[in-house]
Amino acid sequence: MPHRSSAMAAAIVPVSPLTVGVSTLEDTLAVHLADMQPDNARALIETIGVMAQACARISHLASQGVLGGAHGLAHNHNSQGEAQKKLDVLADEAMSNALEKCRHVAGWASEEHEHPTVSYDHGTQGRYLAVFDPLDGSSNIEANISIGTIFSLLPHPYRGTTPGEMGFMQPGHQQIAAGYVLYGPATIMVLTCRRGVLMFTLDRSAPAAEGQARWVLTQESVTIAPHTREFAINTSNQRFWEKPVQRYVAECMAGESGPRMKDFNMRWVASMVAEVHRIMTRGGVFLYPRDTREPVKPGRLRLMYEAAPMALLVEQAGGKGSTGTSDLLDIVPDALHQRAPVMLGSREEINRIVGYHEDPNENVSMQLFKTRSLFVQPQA
Ligand code: FBP
Repeated sequence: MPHRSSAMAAAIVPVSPLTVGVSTLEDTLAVHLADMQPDNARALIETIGVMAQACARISHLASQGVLGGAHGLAHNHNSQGEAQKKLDVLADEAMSNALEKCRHVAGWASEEHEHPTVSYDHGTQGRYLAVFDPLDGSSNIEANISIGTIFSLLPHPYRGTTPGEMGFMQPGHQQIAAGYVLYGPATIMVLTCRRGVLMFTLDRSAPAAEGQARWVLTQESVTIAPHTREFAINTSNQRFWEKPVQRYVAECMAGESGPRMKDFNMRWVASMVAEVHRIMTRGGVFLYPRDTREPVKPGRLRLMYEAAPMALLVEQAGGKGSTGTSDLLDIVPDALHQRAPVMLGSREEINRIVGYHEDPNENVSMQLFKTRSLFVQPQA
């Protein structure tokens, strides 16, 4: 073997055995997880495959719209008192039925059910616990605006016995994998197995039999830009925000003539999956902070099947996930449907917002009453 000079060694860029636009989900994960113990890799690939097929089914249901009976209310409420939409229920059934058949899953928990479900056949030996929001952004269904599914895989902590609700109470940094599927003009799955972030697109050109949908790799090593000029927050809740968030948004709105000396753009789709996907695509921040509307509630979004999986994806893409005062992935849940303040996205921007939380009183009064600020002081 000829001796290779250090220059030659440095110049040889390892060629990915994957082909963007060609490699399927299964082929991609086989390469992506090659460093894993084969049994573990096979189990993870099969389990992600099962959820991907369920999401392909949900994509089909969503794309049928009113023709598929997927619009309107289901005339039930979930355990959090929210009116369920028909598509919430259909999506929940698609995910639950798929997981029931997966030999690696001991149990699963859904936004739509108060308590977790233990797998009838695999409750003791399954190695994973799945947690999911079957249909995110459900207020947008009838308006035909992008919606999604969010999922997370945790280790089954007590294999040999059934998990119980306590088995699910694990902080986000223990997730083995997390992902979301965006049902938009294209159906896209964004996935991490803690080795960076991959993007797949559902190939609609090849009509597939149930359970044979084809997901194609469309981006490897997804990375979020550290800086941004785009923020997403529901400004109609502004009067209820805490000072650090008031300050951050006021400074963005002040634009070039304000302390940030640059103009910002604002977006709000009211579908977290769509917001996070935009951030994965071009950077930005998504904020659903704590607010004073319901002081007992630490936020609107749920920790285990919204905030934690999205925080893992964002962090694996080089971004950051915070509550403002702590890392989202460090929170140890004590309830399945507990809520959390959510701040996700471009790392430097989230660090700035966290900085404002560490020093909430600094400068706030000044900023709010500067010209072009949101709160022009009423003339006497
Ligand atoms: P669902 O999972 O129940 O749809 O709720 C979550 C969500 O729709 C997020 O996707 C979105 O970011 C947020 O609520 C929108 O909240 P708001 O209606 O206050 O704008």
